[in-house]
Amino acid sequence: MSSISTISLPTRFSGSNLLETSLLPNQNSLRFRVASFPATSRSNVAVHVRDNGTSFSSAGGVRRTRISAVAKETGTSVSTDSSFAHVQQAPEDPILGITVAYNKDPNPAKVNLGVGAYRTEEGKPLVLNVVRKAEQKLLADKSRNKEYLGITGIPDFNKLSAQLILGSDCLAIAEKRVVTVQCLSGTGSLRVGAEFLATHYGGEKIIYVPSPTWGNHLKIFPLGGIQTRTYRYFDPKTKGLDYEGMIEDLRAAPSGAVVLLHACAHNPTGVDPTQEQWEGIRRVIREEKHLLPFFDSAYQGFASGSLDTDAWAVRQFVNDGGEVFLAQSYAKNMGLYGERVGALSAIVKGADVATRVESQLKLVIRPMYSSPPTHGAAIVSLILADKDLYEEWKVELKGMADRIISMRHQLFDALKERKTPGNWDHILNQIGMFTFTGLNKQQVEYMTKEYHIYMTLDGRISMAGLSSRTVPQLADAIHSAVVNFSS
Ligand code: KET
Repeated sequence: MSSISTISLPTRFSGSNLLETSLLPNQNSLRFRVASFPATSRSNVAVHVRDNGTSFSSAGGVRRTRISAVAKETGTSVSTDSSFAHVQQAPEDPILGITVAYNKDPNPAKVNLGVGAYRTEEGKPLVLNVVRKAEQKLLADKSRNKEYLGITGIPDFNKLSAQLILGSDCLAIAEKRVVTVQCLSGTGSLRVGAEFLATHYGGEKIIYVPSPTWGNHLKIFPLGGIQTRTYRYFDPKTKGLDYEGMIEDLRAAPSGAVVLLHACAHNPTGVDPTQEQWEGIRRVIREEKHLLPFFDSAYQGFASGSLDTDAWAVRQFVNDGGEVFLAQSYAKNMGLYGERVGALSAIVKGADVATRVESQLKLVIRPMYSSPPTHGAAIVSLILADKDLYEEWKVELKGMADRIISMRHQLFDALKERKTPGNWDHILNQIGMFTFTGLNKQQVEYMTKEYHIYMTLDGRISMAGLSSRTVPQLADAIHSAVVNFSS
């Protein structure tokens, strides 16, 4: 008799449906739990498999016949010797998992408003014209090769990225107090920053992140060695900023802790502080608590349509002379999602410190992925360095931002037309890629089931995924969800 280590289940029992598998202590049976078992409610099922999987029995309230049906459908693929039998089925990512579910839906009317990725009016992904032009230039340049980049990437890319967000007249750049390293988009930049801080930061190794925040922050920092705590940010009552709560929580943070700030277009809420509020936040961070600001800039140009306006808050913190960490992403503003282009900057006090910090960042990167990829950063470098391409990019970027803003108006008007209960002003007031609707999990699940609209369970809608064609469908879905289920 051999012991069981894995069992394959039909599709409807896999993925998020399969909650748990575990070996029972005698190693001769495998327990699995599924979220929904046909014709039964949530059940604990022990499946006993003997030898090559021909015999089944069950415990936990599910009939033997049903287990047999499962066995038949699967062809009972049972491995008996894996060292990974204890590995549990992980849940899908709360954001990227929405696309997985969307792809499985055969309904032609389906709409994906989950992931923050820009779509055209026709609902198609967009490659910017300026990116195509830069790619053609790269292709035509026979002097280019595929050699490894240095550990910190393309030097021009780093210089131009720092100028883009800090401004070309930035004093810290002139004083050589800025070190920038090319990383794997925004996520990779945050992760490298986290690991560097975990090893080298002289202050409190805790990062305060807004509540709520982009979900991945809560995973990136602890895995990089920095524990997270939250500060109040969003007020569900006003669907705006809880400024008092935020200030109170930052004041209560241990002196010298790190604080994560969304540079603009806060994800998921679409709520940013006003300039006056930013000034209040800056004073607490700088003068009262000596916290280290770590900016996550994933949407420069997407919020207002202007690269400079969206960099305003970051520049206040750099221009006051204090130290700043900063992660930049070109996923959204240049549409380079899958190229994984981004940068981490450390703005520190003293050119000598900057040099030493750079040397240590290399020690973080080298064993992690050795050096970054070439293609995307070469595109960005060309666009940022060439005046014509740069101007063209700004026009295209503004075009994307404007289309998102026009979607806000269309959705707002459509809900008004339907006399949907509730106040929907926040659709117009929030900025950037997302609207944080206030819809709850039950309402979202209903909209997905009945209207094939896919969005994250926290009620976030990617406005960039919406088009004039799909606005009525979304408005119908929201209307029906609000009327049928109270918030
Ligand atoms: N920071 C924020 C605030 C953010 O919203 C994202 C992506 C990233 C960083 C990372 O992007 P990168 O592709 O690594 O440069 N957010 C969207 C996509 C995702 O979840 O990965 C989203 O929220 O839908």
